Amino acid sequence: MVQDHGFYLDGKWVDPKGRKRFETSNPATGETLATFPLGTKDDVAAAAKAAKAAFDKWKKTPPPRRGELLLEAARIFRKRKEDLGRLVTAEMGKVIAEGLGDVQEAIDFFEYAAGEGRRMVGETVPSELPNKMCLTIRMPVGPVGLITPWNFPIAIPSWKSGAALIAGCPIVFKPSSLTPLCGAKFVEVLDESGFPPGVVNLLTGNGSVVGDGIVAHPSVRAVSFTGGIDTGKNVYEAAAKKMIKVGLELGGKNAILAMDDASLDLLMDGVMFGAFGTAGQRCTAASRLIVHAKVYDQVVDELVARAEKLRVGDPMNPKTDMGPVASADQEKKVLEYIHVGVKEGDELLAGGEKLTGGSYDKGFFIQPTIFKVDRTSRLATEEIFGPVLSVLKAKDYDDAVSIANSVKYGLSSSIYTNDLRLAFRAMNDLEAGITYVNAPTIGAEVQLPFGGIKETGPTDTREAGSTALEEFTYWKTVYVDYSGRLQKAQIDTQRIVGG
Ligand code: UN1
Repeated sequence: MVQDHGFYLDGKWVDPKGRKRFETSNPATGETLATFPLGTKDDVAAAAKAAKAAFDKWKKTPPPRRGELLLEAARIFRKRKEDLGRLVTAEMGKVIAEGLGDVQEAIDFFEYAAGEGRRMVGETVPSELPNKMCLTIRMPVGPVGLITPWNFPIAIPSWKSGAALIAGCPIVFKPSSLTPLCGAKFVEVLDESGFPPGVVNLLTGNGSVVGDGIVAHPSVRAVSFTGGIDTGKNVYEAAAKKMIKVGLELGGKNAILAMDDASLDLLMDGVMFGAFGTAGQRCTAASRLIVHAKVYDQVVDELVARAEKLRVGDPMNPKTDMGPVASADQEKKVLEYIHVGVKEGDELLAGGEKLTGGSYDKGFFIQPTIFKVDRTSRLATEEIFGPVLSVLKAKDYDDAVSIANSVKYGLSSSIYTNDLRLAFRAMNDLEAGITYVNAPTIGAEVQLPFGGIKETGPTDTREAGSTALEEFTYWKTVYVDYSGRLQKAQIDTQRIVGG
């Protein structure tokens, strides 16, 4: 049954009259799941107004009390994990184990962020003057805008909203137009958890109207965006004009380095999961495999054998390894890249076709695809965001690192080796926000910072982990003088008190 949804504004679900609507559908079956309104500038203004009005009370709510609401949300997410996991799979197409994992990531992060409500660690440092205390406290920036992608339609909203809410910032949340139903169900959980009216607001619609509108609205004091690099740069510019904080995560061209002493089975398991998990549609996906020349032929043979064994099909079936890509546009883009590879002379080793016939015809299924590529080719340097792995040959460790670092992105990276010296060198040498040793490039845990360098995003903010609050808070430095007289820093320089 197709569900018609509205916005969530100021603590209520509202169905604004006269808005055009758009549909969301299942990429495996083509079935329409729900319709949503296309938000307008007025809707952005209404959401920002509600968030602004809620700010004062929310800011004054002690963070441990805010944390109780996050814990309640985590409890509800846990109770609904099965249903929400199935919804993620239905709306976005990742296999059911990963759909459930998406929800688990939200449970994990909300629990983690709730605990942060009892920490919010600042500094206390000595003063240069007697009877004076100096400390720093975290302050919420105000209402914030959260613009999220479709590939982790529950997990990524949870990182952003969990951090914003515990920090004391009301949110205006716009989910991707491919996964608004996950966004709405996510907000239903927050609604039931008891957040005060105006603290949580949901809008749906086009990025150019709703997304840009949120970023530009004067009441919105920080923006967190995960998505494509071009949009991300626009968000960065618009945020700079307003002098507000911005968190950006704009993708990757992540590499696994396979050294000549790597355990082959372990490597293969990692590459299959890293490259073809979520049909390659993770910012952290392993889209390059850089192999030491000594084991290159062996690795390539094994890769092809493994890729051909992957079961592509109904993502709800627990036996399926890879589901469809998320949309017709995604399918088109990935097939175009495959075409580019063939045209540029990259050697196609496996896959390369859209899957057709039977139930494949209803969805966007592409074979797990592997190319041997030259280090300067487009497939070696551009983010594809699909089930396409590019394999490169490296002369040795240093050559592998230089290939890995030659791209404009810097999100995740990995090395497979049993040589401790190479493992430790790679931790320093790989230009990326994340490095894995003997594990693929995907699978970040929520209690650690997540983000990248170079054009993946600015390095001064990191989602998740102990750094999660950076996006949504500023530091207040406080000096408390309890001497009872005017003391002058830098001027009263008497060394010994009472001397
Ligand atoms: C993303 O692809 O944008 O590390 C997020 C991972 C997941 C999150 C990926 N936990 O692969």
